[in-house]
Amino acid sequence: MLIMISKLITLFFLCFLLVLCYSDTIIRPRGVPLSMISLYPTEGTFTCFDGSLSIPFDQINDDYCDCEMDGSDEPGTSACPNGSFYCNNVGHKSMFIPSSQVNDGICDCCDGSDEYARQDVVCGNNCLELGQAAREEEARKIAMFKEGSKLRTELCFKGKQIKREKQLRLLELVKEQTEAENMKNEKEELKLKVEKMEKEALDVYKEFEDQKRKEKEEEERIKNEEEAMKYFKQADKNSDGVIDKNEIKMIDPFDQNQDNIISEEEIKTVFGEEEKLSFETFLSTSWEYIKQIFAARESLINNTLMKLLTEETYYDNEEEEEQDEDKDDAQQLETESERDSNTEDDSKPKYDEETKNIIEAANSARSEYDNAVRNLRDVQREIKQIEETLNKDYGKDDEFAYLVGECYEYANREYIYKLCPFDQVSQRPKDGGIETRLGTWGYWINDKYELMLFENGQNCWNGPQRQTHVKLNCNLQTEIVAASEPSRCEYLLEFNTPAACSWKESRDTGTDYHDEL
Ligand code: MAN
Repeated sequence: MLIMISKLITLFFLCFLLVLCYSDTIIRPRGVPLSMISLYPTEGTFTCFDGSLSIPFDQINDDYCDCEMDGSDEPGTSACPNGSFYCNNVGHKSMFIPSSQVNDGICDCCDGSDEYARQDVVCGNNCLELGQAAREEEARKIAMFKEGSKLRTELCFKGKQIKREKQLRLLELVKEQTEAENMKNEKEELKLKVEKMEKEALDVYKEFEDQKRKEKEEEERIKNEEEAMKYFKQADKNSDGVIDKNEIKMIDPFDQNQDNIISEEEIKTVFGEEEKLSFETFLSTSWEYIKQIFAARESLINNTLMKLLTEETYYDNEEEEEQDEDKDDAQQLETESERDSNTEDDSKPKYDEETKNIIEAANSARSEYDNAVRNLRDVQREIKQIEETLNKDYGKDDEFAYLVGECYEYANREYIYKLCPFDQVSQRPKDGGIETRLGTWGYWINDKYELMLFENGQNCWNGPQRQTHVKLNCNLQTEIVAASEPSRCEYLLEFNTPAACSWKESRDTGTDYHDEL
């Protein structure tokens, strides 16, 4: 207590001396702050701040502008267009205003000191009220900063933990990658081995199958020739081993236009320039054609018969018909499945047990190899993702790392904006429609961690690629609070986060309140 009292007495004494001193020898020109008073000496001359001119003290604030460049000789009048007038604003923030605003009829300083010569203008002094409100606002901000920076400290901790976990996972994955590579190589080796066995086993069957196919083809060829010979002999009425033009007139299929006469023209299509057909020529030139004609006729007869039968049944009984149809369908299905199974039987060789086992082993080796490749790819993908995540800059103390993998939305009048920090920004119309990419994570604009850039978004119609700046504000909540498009296809999001609350920085840049005498 005693110490306090003695300090107060000393302070009072010093102030008294100061006031005494100043009142005796120092005159403070109007519009000049105390800190600059030494630049305006009462003795000798005043030199314009830019050094352009020296003038006697009584020309200071004489309403004539001597220092034309900086207006420093007229801080308290509006004589110089570029001078500055200092408002003391005791109780609130002191400040400079352009000296051209002095005595212009508008109260600019909250203490009213800028309108000292205007009788018609009465400026009150509301510095105390304004100062009080400003101090309260500042106190609120400071409290928020304090609270926010506590949260930020927690986020730094969380961020570091997230990164540590990712680093650990990365170590694990690198190990898993080696294992997965080994597994893939092992499975590949096994696959190659079993596939070799499979090929050997199937080659035996292939040879066998080829042989079987050839035999079948040969059988068919012989059967075809026999049929052709049978027909040829029937046509070769005089059995001289050739068919001549008279004999061909009996061969019905050559009556191409079905007028019951085989014309010279029709004969020519078969004989060409030849007079007679040997069996060999008949086989190679006419037999296929005759077979086709027979097949076409047979199918025509079958179709007509079928049609007649169907019509009869229809008039008999509709219900019966339905049943028949069902039966027919079933029969057809049966026949089809029979045919399928026959085809299957025909096309697929019947393997012995050992070959079947080898094929099965090869299939399973292939599938195990595929799984191993897939697994390796998954591990490598995750490694890449984690490395990319770890390579990003999450702030001085990793305070922004907690935003990784999170997304935030904000709706304005037209669009819903979505921000996934360190990933991408998008926009979609409120009334539905497709999403437009407004940029993917780019970088921090400066080292203060206040502004992010998301770049290389979707092309703007007839313009550049879209991009988005995200401005970070200190707040206790994490949320987007504003979204705008300051110029076409360039977007700005305002994003609140406690990670942007650095108490130390707020104090460094904060405004001091001082009441000047
Ligand atoms: C869309 C939106 C707008 C943008 C125009 C440009 O409508 O992405 O933000 O201004 O395209 O054509």
